[in-house]
Amino acid sequence: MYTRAIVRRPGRNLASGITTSNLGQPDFNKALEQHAAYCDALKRCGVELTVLEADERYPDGCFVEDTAVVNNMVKVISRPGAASRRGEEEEIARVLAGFGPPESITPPGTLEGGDVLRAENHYFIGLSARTNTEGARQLSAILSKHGFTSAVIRVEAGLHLKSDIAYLGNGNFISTPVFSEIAHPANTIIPDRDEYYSANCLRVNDYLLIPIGFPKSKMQIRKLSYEIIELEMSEFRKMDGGLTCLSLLF
Ligand code: CIR
Repeated sequence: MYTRAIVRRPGRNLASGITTSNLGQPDFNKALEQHAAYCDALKRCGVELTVLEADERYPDGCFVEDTAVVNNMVKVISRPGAASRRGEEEEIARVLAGFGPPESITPPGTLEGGDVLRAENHYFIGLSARTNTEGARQLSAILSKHGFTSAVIRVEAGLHLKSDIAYLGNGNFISTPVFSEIAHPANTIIPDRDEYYSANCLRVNDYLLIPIGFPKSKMQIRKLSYEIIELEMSEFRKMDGGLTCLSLLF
C-alpha cells in the first residue's frame, strides 16, 4: 500500500528536455493541467503528496521517477545516465532524507528509475542507454540487503524498461512484445502496435492509472476488473514521459 508520493511540477522550459518522440512541442499550460489532474488522481488513490516546484535548471525535472528507487523499506538515490539530468536527484535526496537515510548509486554506476520495475518483491532492472551494468549491480546489491530479489534485462528498444512494460498487480503485466516473455504469457496484455504507449500504466493501491486514448488496451485491462482512472498524458508523451515517470511512490 502506498501512502506517499513525491512529484515535481513541469517547468516553463519543459520543451527543452530530451525527446525522441517527434510529436511536436509540449504546451506548458496543458502540461500543468495534466499534471494537476495526475496529482488529483494520486490523492484519490489515498496518497499524501509532496509537490516540488519546478526547477528551471532541469527541463526534464518533472520526471521524478528517474531520480530514485523507493519502497517502504529502502530509498536509493539514482545517478541519471543523461548528463543534462544529473543533479535532479539532489533535491529528491533532501526530501527522501526526511524518511530515513537514503542509499545512493555511485560512480561509475548510472541508473534511472524508469528502468526499474517492481513486481511484488522482485525487481527487474533494465540495462539501457541510461542505466549501466554497474548501476544495476549496485541497485541489486542494495535491494537484496532488504530481502528483494532482482534480475537484469537488456532494454534494446525504447527509452527505459518501463516505457514498454508495467506490472498491474495480481500477477498481471502489460507489455509490448519486447518484454512479453518476462511474465507468463497468459498473464500479459500485449497492446496493439498503435497502442504501445499504453504499456506504461501505474498501479496505485486500489486503482490503475492508464493513459487516455488507447481503447483497445483499455478494453483488455477492463476484463481484469481493475478500478481504472484515465488520464490525459499528451504533453508528457511529447517528451517521452508517461504515467510512472511523474511520481515516486512509497
Ligand atoms: C528523458 O528523456 O529523460 C525525459 N525526457 C523523459 C523521461 C521519462 N521518464 C521515465 O520514463 N521514467
